Amino acid sequence: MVLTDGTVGVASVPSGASTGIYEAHELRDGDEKRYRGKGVRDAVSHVCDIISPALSGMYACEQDEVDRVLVRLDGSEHKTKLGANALLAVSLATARATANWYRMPLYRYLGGVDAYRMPVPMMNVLNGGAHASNNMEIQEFMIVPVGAPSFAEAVRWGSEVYHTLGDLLRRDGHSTSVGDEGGFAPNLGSDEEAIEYLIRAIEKAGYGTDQIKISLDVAASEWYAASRADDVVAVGTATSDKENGDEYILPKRGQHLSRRALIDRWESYVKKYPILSIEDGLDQSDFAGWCELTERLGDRVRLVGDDLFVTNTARLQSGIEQGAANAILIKPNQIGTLTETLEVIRLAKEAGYDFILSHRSGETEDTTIADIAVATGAPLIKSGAPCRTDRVAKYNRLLRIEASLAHPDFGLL
Ligand code: 2PG
Ligand code: MG
Repeated sequence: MVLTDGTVGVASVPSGASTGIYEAHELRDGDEKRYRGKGVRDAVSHVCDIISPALSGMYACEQDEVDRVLVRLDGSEHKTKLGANALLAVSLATARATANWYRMPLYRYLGGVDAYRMPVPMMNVLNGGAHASNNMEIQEFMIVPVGAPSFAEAVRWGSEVYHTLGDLLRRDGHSTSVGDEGGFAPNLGSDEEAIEYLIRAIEKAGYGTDQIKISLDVAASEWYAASRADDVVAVGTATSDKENGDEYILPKRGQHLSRRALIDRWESYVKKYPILSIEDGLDQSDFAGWCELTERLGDRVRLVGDDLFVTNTARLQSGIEQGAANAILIKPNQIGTLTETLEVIRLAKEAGYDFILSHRSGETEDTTIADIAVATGAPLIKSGAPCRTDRVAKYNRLLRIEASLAHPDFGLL
């Protein structure tokens, strides 16, 4: 994005391996001869030939108007025409250019004088599911340094635990190669063994499990998808397609579990381990199951809707009304514009749902989610392990933001 005085804003957009079926559409060319079908010439041509002429002459500081034009230009429900990847890149570049024009850091431009709270990092130190070719069914095993006195100390604690975990795995003869998000990706006896490794690493690094908690992203939509072709269920339906069969298949070990058995499993984990949150513990369409899960565990842990809500206000509104989940993952590329991302955060705040800014498994060097987290006072951010530059770039950005704040706040409320 280039403004009339030459000020420039640059942004890039990530991509997920375990995408939800209700996400805004990521447009790929599908030409198998280029990038195995993953090229983005069409999306780029939409930016150059359709979006650019439409935005030319507008005020970049009118972010909501720019985003409205983007949404209107696309015109489809899931941004299938121009592609959410095309729209979001332009939307974020607009904000960056404007912040540059004001000579302000992005978090300050977006958050104003109210932006001083640093998010607690959720570091995905052991990868499984669709993010690794090991035998772990749960997608993400995260450590969350809730007891650290600052973001910088949280990063140090997390890094020490991560490398201690590497030592423990190596010592036991396990692989220490890493998965998509920089966490180790060993083959272990069970998912519970992974949690036990995390606890041992936390303690061996010299911390307590009251200081560093564990969060899981089950990504159970992948398990449900393994059991049948997905049926898209309309937003707001109280019952789901699970009424006709609530079977989940854990794809790697082939275990079959009912919805009830899954909820029982999460309850037993919460009783046994220092769990802070469970993300996508059930399928993206299973609103009824989510309500039951929330009823059973909602007062003890954060139940985070990722594929369930896909950063979409209508889906979150429906979840709030039904009592499904008590927290939401925020991924700008699930919805496609900055304004819509900020809208869903506003709704989460109003409803008392915690919100977690999140990267994707396929990331770039772009650090916008770090700035959005501080701008909105997000309590938590997910950016993978303290490993791989695409992950560390977000943590580094947050270190710089914290260092530049006169009185940064840190810690879960
Ligand atoms: C998730 C994300 C990020 P993906 O499920 O929360 O960790 O993974 O980008 O593959 O959807
Ligand atoms: Mg997830």
